[in-house]
Amino acid sequence: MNVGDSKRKVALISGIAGQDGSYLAELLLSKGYEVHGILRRSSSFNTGRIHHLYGDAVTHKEGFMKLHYGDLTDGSCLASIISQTQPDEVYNLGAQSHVKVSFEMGEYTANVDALGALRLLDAIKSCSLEKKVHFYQASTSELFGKVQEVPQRETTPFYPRSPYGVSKLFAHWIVINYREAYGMFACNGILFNHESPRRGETFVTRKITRSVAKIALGQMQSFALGNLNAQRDWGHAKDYVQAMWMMLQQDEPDDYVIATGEAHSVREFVEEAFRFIGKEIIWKGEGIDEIGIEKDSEIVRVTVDSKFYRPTEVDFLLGDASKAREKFNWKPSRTFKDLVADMMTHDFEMMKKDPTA
Ligand code: NDP
Ligand code: GDR
Repeated sequence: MNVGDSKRKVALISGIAGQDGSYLAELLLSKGYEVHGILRRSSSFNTGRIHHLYGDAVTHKEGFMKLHYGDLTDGSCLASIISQTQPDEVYNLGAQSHVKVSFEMGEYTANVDALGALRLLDAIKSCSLEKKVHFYQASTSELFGKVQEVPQRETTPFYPRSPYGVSKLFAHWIVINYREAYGMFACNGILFNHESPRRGETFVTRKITRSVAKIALGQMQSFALGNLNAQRDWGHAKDYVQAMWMMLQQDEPDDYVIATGEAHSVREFVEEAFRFIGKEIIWKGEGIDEIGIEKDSEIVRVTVDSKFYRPTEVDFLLGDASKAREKFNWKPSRTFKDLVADMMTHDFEMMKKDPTA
C-alpha cells in the first residue's frame, strides 16, 4: 500500500530525523498512522535515526513513512508540504536545539525556532486546515531559565536565559495566540530535558556516556566538561514522545509540563555513568580547577574547561507534571538510573564494535 492511499490518520513531523522525531515516528507508525517528515537537505546522510523506519530500509522504499525535503526557514515549501499531505496532526519538533550554539547563532536560531513555528502555523492556515489540524509545539523548560519557582509548573513565570530560550518563548506564545485567535487545536508541550541512546553527541548526557564507554574500553583516558553544578530534570525520550501524542488526543487544546519531578547535577550524572562500569569518581578542587579522579587508581578522568560554560546559565530545573498526570495519566516509566544504564549499554556496545564512533 502506498502513502496517501489509506484511511490511516496522517501526521506530519518537522525534525523527524532528530532524537524525538525518530521516537515519535516509531510510536505513530506503531499506532497505524501514515507519517510524513520534513527533512533538511544535508551534504551527508542525516537519516541514521529513522533509517529502520522505511518500509524497506535497503531500498528506501517508503512504506507508511514518507520524507519531504523542507526547512522551517522556507514558508512556501512548508505550505506546499501541508497542502500535499493534508495532515490530521502536525508536530513541530524541528529546531536549532543546542542552547550554547544559540549564543553564537542567535539570528539563525530565532529564524528557525521562533519564526519557524509561525511559518508552520501560517502554512496550516493558508491551506484552510486550521480547524482540522491538531498542532504540537516543542516548547521547553528553558523558558523557565532563571529560577522563579521550584518546582516549575505551567503557571511559573518565564525567564529565558539564551537566544534559544527567547526564541522558544516566541514560539510558545504564538501557539497560544493562534489557539485564541483562530480556534486552532494547538498545544505547547513544555518538556524538561529528555535523553536516550539517540541523543545528539554534543549534549552533556550523551557526551558523558560516550566518553565513559570509551574509558571503560581503554580508548580514552579523560574528558572535559563545563558547569558540573547545573541541575536538570532528566527523563527518557521514549516516555516523552508518548506525552506529545497524548496531548493531541484530548478534547481541548492546552499546555502541559512534562518532567520526572527529580533533579540531578551534571556531576551526579558523571558519577552514575562511572558506577555503571564499576568505577567510583572522587572530586577535588572547585570551579575551573575541579577534577574527577578514579578512586584507587588516582587517574584523572574528568576536567573542567571554561569553553563549555555559557554566558548565562540555567542553574536548576525541576518540573511538576501533575497537570499531565491528572488530565491524561501521563507519568514517566523509567528512572534516572534506568536512563543512564540504557545510554551506557548502547554506547559501550557501539564503541566496542567501532572505536572511531
Ligand atoms: P534534535 O536536535 O535531536 O532534533 C532537531 C531536528 O530539527 C533535527 O532533525 C534537525 O535536522 C531539525 N532541524 C534543525 N533545523 C531545522 C530547520 N531549519 N528546518 C527543519 N528542520 C530543522 O532535537 P530533539 O529531538 O532533542 O528535540 C526535539 C524538539 O524538542 C526541538 O525543537 C527541541 O528544541 C525541543 N526540546 C527538546 C528537549 C530535549 O531535552 N531533547 C526538551 C524540550 C524541548 P538535522 O537532523 O538535519 O540536524
Ligand atoms: P540543555 O542541555 O542546555 O539543558 O538543553 P545540555 O545537555 O546541552 O546541557 C545541560 C547542562 O549541562 C551543562 N554542561 C554541559 N553541556 C554541554 N552540552 N556540554 C558540556 O560539556 C557541558 N558541561 C556541563 C550545561 O551548561 C547545562 O547546564 C537541552 C536541549 O535539548 C534543549 O533543546 C532543550 O530545550 C533543553 O534541554 C530542555
